[in-house]
Amino acid sequence: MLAGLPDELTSRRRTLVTGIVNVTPDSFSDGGRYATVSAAIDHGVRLWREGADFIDVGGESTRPGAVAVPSAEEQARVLPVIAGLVDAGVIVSIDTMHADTARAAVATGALLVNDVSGGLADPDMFTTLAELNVPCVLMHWRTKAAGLTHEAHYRDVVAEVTAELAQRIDFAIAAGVPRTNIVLDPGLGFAKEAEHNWAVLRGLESFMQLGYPLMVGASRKRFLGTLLAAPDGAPRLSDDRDDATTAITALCAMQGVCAVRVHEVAGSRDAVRVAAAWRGDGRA
Ligand code: PMM
Repeated sequence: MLAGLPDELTSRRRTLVTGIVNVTPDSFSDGGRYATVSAAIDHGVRLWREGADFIDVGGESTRPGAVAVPSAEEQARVLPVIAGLVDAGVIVSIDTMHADTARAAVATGALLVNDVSGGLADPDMFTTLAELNVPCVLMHWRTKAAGLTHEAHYRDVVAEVTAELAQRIDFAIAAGVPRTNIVLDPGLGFAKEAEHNWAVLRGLESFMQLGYPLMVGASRKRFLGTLLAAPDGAPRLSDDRDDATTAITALCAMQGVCAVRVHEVAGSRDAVRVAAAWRGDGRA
């Protein structure tokens, strides 16, 4: 599983914890907080020391209404951060929809590519991933950031997301991406309303039956704010959604999810160990 990663990572018989570093002025939960190179590196190193298995660095917000970032600007944001983290001994993945950013990030030392568009946003992504031969996360995605929920129409969200992921796999493999490099992600919150997100979480088994490791990114997402709304209906603020995120991590880990992507690492770090002990051996 996850060929191409250091043995120390692949040999862990538990769910991996991915710490998020968004080098963006406008991400929904941490936008602007780590917008300078040194703040982003410090934050990534802190998450790493807290027990993240790798750090996912992104330079383009996917929040509804976010402005698309040209790949040159994206690279100016992320490459110095990746370089600093790699220098500090951190395992890094790059969160990008741009093939040229994926290539530059891997040249700078990133070991994984996380494409929230599952290769849909950039026609060169799959051939680039084939050439780079690194593990890649293909997330379920239907549309550009401005309309994240615009295409949230499903008759059976689990069946449709499973079928659409299967199609992305076929295109990736046809372009030469090795099967052993592929990780899937059902894309919580991307073209999905709260009810779809819960259905997706109830249906994780269906995505896993496609035969690839699964990543889940629930961290601080809006559907948690809605779930935990105050009596007056005000959604719980994103910084106060970490305990709920940890709960989701524990439940994902119990189901054998390969990796969770989180803003706050410590809770999820403990949760995956609890789940591994509970299961007896961690992930099968
Ligand atoms: N969510 C966001 C960004 N990147 N990548 C993957 N693989 N899965 C996700 O669910 C995902 C992602 C949006 O959240 P953020 O703005 O907090 O990073």
